[in-house]
Amino acid sequence: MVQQSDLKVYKIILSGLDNAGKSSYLIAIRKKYNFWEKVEDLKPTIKIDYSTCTILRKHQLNLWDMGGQEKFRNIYVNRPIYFEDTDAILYLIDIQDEIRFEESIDYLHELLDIYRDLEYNNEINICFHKFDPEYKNLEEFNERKRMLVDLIQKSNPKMAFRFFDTSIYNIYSLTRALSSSLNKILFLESADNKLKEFAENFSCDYILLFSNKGLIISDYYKDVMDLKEYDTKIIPKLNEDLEFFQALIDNKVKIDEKLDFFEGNFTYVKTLLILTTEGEKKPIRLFLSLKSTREEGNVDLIKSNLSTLLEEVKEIIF
Ligand SMILES: Nc1nc2c(ncn2[C@@H]2O[C@H](COP(=O)(O)OP(=O)(O)O)[C@@H](O)[C@H]2O)c(=O)[nH]1
Ligand SMILES: [Mg+2]
Repeated sequence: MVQQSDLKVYKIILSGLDNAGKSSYLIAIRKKYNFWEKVEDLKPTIKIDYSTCTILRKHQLNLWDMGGQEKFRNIYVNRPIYFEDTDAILYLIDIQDEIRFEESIDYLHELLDIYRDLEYNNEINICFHKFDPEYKNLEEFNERKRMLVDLIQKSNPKMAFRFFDTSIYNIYSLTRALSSSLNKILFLESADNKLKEFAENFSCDYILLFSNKGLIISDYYKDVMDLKEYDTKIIPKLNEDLEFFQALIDNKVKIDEKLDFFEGNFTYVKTLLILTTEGEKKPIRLFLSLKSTREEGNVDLIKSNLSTLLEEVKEIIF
């Protein structure tokens, strides 16, 4: 058993203007991934909301909502202590609210000044939020995004950013953005190489490994995949898988694998169990999702090689 004291705690900051969608992001994540809500009284006048979740039994994620309401903004910005020891940052910009882009960029820059002083050197994750599925193909929205990316990069040449399109109507987009930071701070990147190797050996279009909470531990997508296919076929499928995993977590479904054939392909989702120590009673549960081609014997080959993959990933994670 991992003792309580072995838990490593990570501080993840969720920020952006008021109405950017931070609380909604948190609610969606909380419901799906068993984050628990907490409120801390930092000063009588200001309460900071944070949600916490334990992942893979040894990492505790604390997700802080640093609101962008004018009156609180000054409180945070003048007390950099709130931002100390940050492990990851998600900054939400409401892509639908063009009128407030300038204000949002100003607030981002106030935060970046603080982080520069604190010598923060991880990537900064910018979420173009409320990028709902119906806007994905609108040139106007993509143009707004290009303009913002350009502006942010040019104004902050020494900082590293990652950009995501997120929407509460696409739960996968939320987990994707959050997991991307996790992957980095939990040093899970080398698991990606194992998945890549596996995908190449068994002709997988994509393969993802989710934690017991539905956060992405590692993922691989064939690089020739076109973005349209990714948006229209893969994302809806992964959202469906996340629903399925949630049903498994809630014990609404008893099966532990699902195989679907279509045309020359198949998709496969499976629950994987990891025992971290000999004789441990409660294994850690992971979820796998992949798509591959129906070449002769491929389904059986994949199934029979999963345990090797799992062993390799286990070495990396634990
Ligand atoms: N269309 C759309 N609306 C959203 C999305 N996320 C949040 N909202 C809405 O935006 C408003 C502000 O959200 P809220 O989470 O309260 O923002 P906060 O002030 O940053 O915490 C609410 O009406 C939400 O329903 C999204 O992804 N798409
Ligand atoms: Mg809020």
